[in-house]
Amino acid sequence: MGSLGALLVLLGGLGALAERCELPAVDSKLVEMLGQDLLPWMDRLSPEELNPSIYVGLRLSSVQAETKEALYLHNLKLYYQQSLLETGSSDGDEDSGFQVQPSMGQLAFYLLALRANCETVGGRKGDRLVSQLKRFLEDEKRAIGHNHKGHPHTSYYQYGLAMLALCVHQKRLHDSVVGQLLHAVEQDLPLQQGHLSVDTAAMAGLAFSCLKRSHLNPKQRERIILAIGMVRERILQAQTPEGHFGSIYSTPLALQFLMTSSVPGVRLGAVCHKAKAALLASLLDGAFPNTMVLSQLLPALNHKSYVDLLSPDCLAPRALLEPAMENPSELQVPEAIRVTLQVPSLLPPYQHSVSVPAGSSLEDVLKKAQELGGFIYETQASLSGPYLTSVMGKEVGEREFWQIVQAPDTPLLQGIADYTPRDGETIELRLVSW
Ligand code: B12
Repeated sequence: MGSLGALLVLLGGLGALAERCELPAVDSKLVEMLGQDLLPWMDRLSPEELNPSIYVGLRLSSVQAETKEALYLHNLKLYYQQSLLETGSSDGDEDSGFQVQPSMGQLAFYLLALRANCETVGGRKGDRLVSQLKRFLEDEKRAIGHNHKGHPHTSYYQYGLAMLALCVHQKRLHDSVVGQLLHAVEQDLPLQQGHLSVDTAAMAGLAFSCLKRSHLNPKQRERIILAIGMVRERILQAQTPEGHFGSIYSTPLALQFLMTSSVPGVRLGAVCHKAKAALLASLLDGAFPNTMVLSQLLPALNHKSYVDLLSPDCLAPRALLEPAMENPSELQVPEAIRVTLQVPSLLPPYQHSVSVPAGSSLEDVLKKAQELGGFIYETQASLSGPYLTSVMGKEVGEREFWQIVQAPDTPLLQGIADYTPRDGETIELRLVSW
């Protein structure tokens, strides 16, 4: 080959590199620290606290928790299999030992967890699981309707997640089920209160990437490829000047999706470098992701995505996590701060200033307000932590939620358990539709 030819090959190679979303290796100490944050959660084995996403996140990461992982998966199996048996036998029977049956998305994460352990679903139990998830999706398809005017009972995020989970197990879905998500993307899907939900788009993109690789719906192939491009375009447009896709907390899933595709003409390399730099800067700044987000970040830092569960590598070497050393904390009485809590939309409106120790979470503030009287709230356990479901006795209706807003008008990027208010801050709880 002449020198010009060699130059062209080299330039071609560099071009191809620039098109992939590749993150430069992340400091292994940082990954270890992030992994250590997950360890205490692996000791929480009660049904409300089990989270299959933690298991998936670790298995796709570069770190491992050795025997804890096997025990955790064992408990996931006990819980999810049992809950399925009860769904099958009692169908809403009062006797059910389960207060809340796993949602479509939770079952889907459980299927991902099985695949992360290189298991394929089969046999009676496995078939039941797959049928249940397919039934959920059929129900959602019907809820959206032929004319696409309706909404899924859960969300398009869970719709995409369920499709992805069945896809990594090579379980085929009817074209019409896939078509419903394709249509949503083609029509500029799931806007949440006027914003693109980057997580939702990324989850749909991951499901489509899996379908593209697995050839499960050949008749939809062209549409799937086009939809992947649309999702990519929208996620790239959502990149902030600092580099996040949407916010810090949606960047992990967005990166997972972007890593599944490479396209000529799109400089994914530079875009992803910038996102990684923004993520690292935020992490060093103390913006600690919660367990759920962390479990989506660890695979991305290891250059893996949920789509890799199509053919997982269960023998890949992973560094053993040691429990973090406890920092001997000096016994100091923290100073008190005041946080104002307001619920202006109810009659009579509530506004009260509460004193809590500095470093308290918003949940501590709510508890204190409730203790003081005149304020009541309720939460529901979820994979992301306690979800605020009722304020002053007002429960949310369909497609409503209690939004947490930093006054005057900044919706928080964290939930009540993770957010730490500052002295003098006002937090508004606002009932909104989504
Ligand atoms: C869909 C969704 C919503 C929907 C949920 C309603 C529904 N029927 O689905 C709506 C729009 C209402 C919503 C609200 C909020 N959300 Co939201 N949501 C999501 C999303 C896209 C998917 C959740 C999901 O289905 N998970 C899969 C299923 C299987 O898990 P699950 O635990 O069973 O799901 C339930 C919980 O996740 C819960 N939920 C949804 N959001 C949040 C947020 C928090 C903090 C908690 C504790 C629970 C929770 O609703 C789900 C359905 O019941 C995630 C994205 C993600 N990467 O996780 C963001 C996400 C979890 N939400 C987020 C946030 C910040 C919020 C709000 C706190 C925003 C606000 N300022 O008010 C509120 C919650 C306030 C409250 N009342 O406690 C962040 C959390 C970031 C973090 N640091 O933890 C995420 C990661 C989005 C992001 N990238 O920033 N959300």
